[in-house]
Amino acid sequence: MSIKKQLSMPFWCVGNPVADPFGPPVMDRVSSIEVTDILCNARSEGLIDFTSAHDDDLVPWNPYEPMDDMDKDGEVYRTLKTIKAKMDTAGLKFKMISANLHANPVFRNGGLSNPDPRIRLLAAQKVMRALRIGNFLGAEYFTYWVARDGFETQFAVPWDKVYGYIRDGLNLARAYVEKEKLSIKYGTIEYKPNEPRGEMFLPTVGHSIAMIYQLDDPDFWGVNPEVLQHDQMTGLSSIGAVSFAASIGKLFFLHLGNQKPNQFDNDNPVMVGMDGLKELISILYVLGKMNWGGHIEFDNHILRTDAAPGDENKLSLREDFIRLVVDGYRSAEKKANELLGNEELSEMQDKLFNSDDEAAKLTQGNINGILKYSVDYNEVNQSALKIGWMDLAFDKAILGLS
Ligand code: XLS
Ligand code: MG
Repeated sequence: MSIKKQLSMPFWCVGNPVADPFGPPVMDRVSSIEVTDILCNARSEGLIDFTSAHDDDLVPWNPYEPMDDMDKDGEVYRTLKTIKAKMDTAGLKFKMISANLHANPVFRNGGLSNPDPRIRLLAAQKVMRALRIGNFLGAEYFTYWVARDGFETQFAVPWDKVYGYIRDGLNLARAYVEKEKLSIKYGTIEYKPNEPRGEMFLPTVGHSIAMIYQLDDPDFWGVNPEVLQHDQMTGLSSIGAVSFAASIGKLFFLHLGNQKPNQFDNDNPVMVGMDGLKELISILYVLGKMNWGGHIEFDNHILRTDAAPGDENKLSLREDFIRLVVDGYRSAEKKANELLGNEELSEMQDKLFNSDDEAAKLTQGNINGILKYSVDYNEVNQSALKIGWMDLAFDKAILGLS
């Protein structure tokens, strides 16, 4: 039992010039070609195998030219071709494409869920263009992040229709992949409780998976929780979300960063920040135990404190950021593997996860067996658990304490 993952670093994490709502970008901006070069270098250093992007991370969007990506003489096609050629040479693979429905002001009241059908049409055209771009680069996944599909004021939402709009948008994406025989094999929903909207229409793993089973092709869809950020922003636990999705085969991949619970979306580098060490290691431990076959993609950015303007910094600091994040991930993964191989800890768990064979058989729909089974209530009730000791043993193993 062990976990060892190939890693994906997306364009938007590297390109991020780290602005926040209170201040402009700290870093000089980089073009999508420069980001490609940084990612290809990271590939040749053996840090990553994959990358991903929103359409807008790669090429600009002109709403009056919704098919510009197909014009072989156009600037958009030329840029995509350059990016692909560089990635092919470096052996960097393209994992996921997402349609950016959050940045352009026209989507300020939502993309797929916008009450204005003309804006929903623009969103649909943009999603199809993003899918074609993803196909050009060989993407395996299409991700729908809920983005601006949300609200701040409860009377401004057509509640009887809004989830239908999202369903229509997702079904269209699925149908378009099939019709055009695109490279995309699966779609994912990336839920988030809030930010950029006050409230999002798909705030949790549960909302997303329920939505998936309302879609035309539920097998095509899964989730990509962003851990530790998107659950822990509102005090939920990432390990619960991840394990639930994995247990029903819907955990297609993870977005990874770090988060102090109940704060704004921190998007801290992996293992960097006030909290999160135990949470991340326990998630990797559990996924290792479950023999999870999905992949891991980072979603975080350089700390604003560690960013700096300047032409030389714009490349070197971004390269260093990738090294930091991969280092954080690999050390967490190493620790998870140490825990997986620790027999003392496994024995403590085995005692707790007591599975009496006879009793277990009875739970499999054996109504008469269950009715007749005699449990020694006093014995069960008077057995004290040792969860405190077990947890301390895990903490000591994680932190190297004795
Ligand atoms: C924002 C999301 C976003 C998605 C991709 O919080 O994490 O970056 O991962 O659209
Ligand atoms: Mg994300």
